[in-house]
Amino acid sequence: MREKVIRAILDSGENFISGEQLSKELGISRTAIWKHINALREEGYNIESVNKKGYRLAEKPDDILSSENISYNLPTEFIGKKIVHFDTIGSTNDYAKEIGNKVRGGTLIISEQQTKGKGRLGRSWKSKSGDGIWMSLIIKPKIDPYKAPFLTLVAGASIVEALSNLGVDVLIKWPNDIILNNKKICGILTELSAEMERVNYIVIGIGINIKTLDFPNEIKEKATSLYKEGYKISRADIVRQFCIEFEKLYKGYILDDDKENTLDICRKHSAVIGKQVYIVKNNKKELVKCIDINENGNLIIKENNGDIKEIMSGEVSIRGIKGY
Ligand code: BTX
Repeated sequence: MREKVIRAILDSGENFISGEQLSKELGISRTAIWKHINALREEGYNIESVNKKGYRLAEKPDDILSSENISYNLPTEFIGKKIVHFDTIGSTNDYAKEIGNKVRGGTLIISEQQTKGKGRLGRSWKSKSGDGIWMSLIIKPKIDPYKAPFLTLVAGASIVEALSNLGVDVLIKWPNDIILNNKKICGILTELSAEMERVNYIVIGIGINIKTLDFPNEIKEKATSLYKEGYKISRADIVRQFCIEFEKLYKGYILDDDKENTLDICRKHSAVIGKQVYIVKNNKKELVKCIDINENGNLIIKENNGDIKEIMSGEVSIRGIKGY
C-alpha cells in the first residue's frame, strides 16, 4: 500500500493530491494515508503537506533506492521491475541465493548496508551504510551453465554505459572490476546455481562506491568513490541506468547470442589491454602483456617467453604494475 501511496504522489507531479482523493483512490482511511505518509518521510521522501490542498513531493527523491523510486516509470521489460530493499543485511548475494528459486528473473536486491559483503575467492567487500550501491540482480536465462561467466562482462559493460550516460568515464579491469582514475570504484561477483545442463538462476552482485570519502587503511590506496572523484550523482539514477543498459546487452546475449556489443564496450574501455600486468594464481605472480579479450570473453595474454595464452575469468586475479 505504501508503494501505491508514493506512486499516486509521484503521478501528481507538481500538483497537490488531497488526503481525501488518496483515500478514495486507494480505498483506505485518511488516518491510514497519514500513517503511510509519515513512514515515507522516515524513509527519506520529502513530502510537503499543505492545509486544504494535500500532499506533494517537495523535491525529487533522488537518492532513495526503494522499489517505488527506482521501478517507477523504469522503461525496462523485467530488469529492476521488482526490487527488495533492506536497510541492512549480511550480503545481498547471499539473500538473493536464498530466494533465487522463488522469484522472477530481473528481481533486484538492494541494501543500504552489508555486514558481510563478499568479494571473490572468500574476500570481503566493505559496504558501509548509505555509502554506495550494494545490490544483487537475479536472472534466470535459459542457457548452458558454461555460458554464465560471460554475464560478468555483460554486467561490467552495462555499468560502463550507465555511468557514461551520467557523464562518468570508467574502465574495466577484466573481468570484474570497474576503475576510475586508476582506482577501484566497483566490483562484480557473479554466482551460479545450476545443474549439469541447466541454469536455475544466476546472481550478479555489484558494489559501487558512491559517497565514501575515507576508506579503511587496507584499501585506501586502491579504492575510490564517485564523490571522492568529484562526481555527485544520485544512486537511484545509476541503478535505473544500469537496469536499462543491462537489459539491452543481456537480451542481445541470451536471445541472439550477440556478444559483440558487450565485447566492444569491454575492449574500448579496457584498463588492461595493451598493458603489462601481473597475473596472480595460487600466490604466484607472473608479469605478462594483455593482448585482447577474445570472443568467449577470455583474456589473451603474452608471456615473457612469447607464448600466447587464453585465461578464463575466475581462475586468476590481475594486478597492475603501478597503481591498482
Ligand atoms: P574482489 O575479490 O575482486 O575484490 C575484493 C577486494 O577489493 C578486497 O579484498 C579488498 O582488497 C578490496 N575492497 C573491499 N571492499 C572494497 C570497496 N568497497 N571498494 C574497493 N575495493 C574494496 C569484487 O571482489 C566483487 C565485489 C562484489 C560486491 C557486491 S556488493 C553487493 C553484492 N553482495 C555481496 O556480498 N557482494 C556483492
